[in-house]
Amino acid sequence: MVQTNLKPTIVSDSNFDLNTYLERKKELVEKALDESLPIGKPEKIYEAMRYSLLAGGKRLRPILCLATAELLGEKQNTAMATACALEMIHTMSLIHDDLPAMDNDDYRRGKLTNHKVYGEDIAILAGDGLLAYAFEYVAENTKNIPAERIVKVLAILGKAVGANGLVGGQVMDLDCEGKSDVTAEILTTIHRNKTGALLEACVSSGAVLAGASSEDLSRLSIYAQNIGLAFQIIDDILDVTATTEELGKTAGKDLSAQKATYPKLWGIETSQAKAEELVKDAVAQLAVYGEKALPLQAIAEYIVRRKN
Ligand code: GRG
Repeated sequence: MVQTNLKPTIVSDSNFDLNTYLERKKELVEKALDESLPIGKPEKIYEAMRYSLLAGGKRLRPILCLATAELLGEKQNTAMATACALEMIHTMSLIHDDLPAMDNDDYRRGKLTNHKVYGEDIAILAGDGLLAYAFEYVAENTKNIPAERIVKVLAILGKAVGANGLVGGQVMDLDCEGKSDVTAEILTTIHRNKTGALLEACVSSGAVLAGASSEDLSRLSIYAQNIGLAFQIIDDILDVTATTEELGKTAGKDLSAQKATYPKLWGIETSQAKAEELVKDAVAQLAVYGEKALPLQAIAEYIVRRKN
């Protein structure tokens, strides 16, 4: 059971500082993740699951879920189980993405990838274990929320993971490797699924937990879809502009794997401008919430100026 006793964050124009906000939220999420997955038996698989789950990272997905739930008046501890589950799903997707059969990477989050430490067989199973546990964890640990909202959250997670989300996006991405005729439309479809679907699930699950109206859900979904695509455009830019040390994973990988990317299609400057435009549209969706939406606004703006 996740224990977090902090009051919802109160923000105002004068005192909101994104770095402090992200640091505090990250600290809470790290603690909750650590408590969410104690070592069980067989120890080897729990160690492999914990190795990647607790390897750091920005924790953007759980923070988005918590920030959205708080925006709509929910306490962050009731959303923490879902926030942890989102990070479990994200982590499992990174473990599988790094496998030799997929992107074949040796480093992730500044550490050796899961299969480099535990072998491919255990890495596949660690990903599977995290995926299954994410759903169990939401169902068992979401307290003081009506059951129908929890069922909706489970459906949101399942949809984001499956063939219409991460899995489908990854299949299309693999299919496009080495092809020179990938259009912006195809690339956008890939990334709306591979990256955007989970980011949207973070926002919509936080909203559903808080009992969002259909108007809230639709404007927050638009916010999330826009930041999701912006996030991937910046990811593509960083792959060519940042170092391996800055990224914590091999830089220049898209080029060597002959991946279609936004900088390849549009150049770096236009890609950056398009990401900024998407963030502007995302932020416009938040206007009705006033300064309560400062965290979501600041997160959106951070996405286009992040360095890793
Ligand atoms: C979900 C069943 C299932 C299988 C996985 C491998 C796969 C199918 C999908 C790939 C998904 C993937 C790795 C998308 C890339 C998303 C992305 C931009 C990741 C980097 O996210 P950051 O920068 O990383 O937030 P940190 O380390 O900060 O969390």
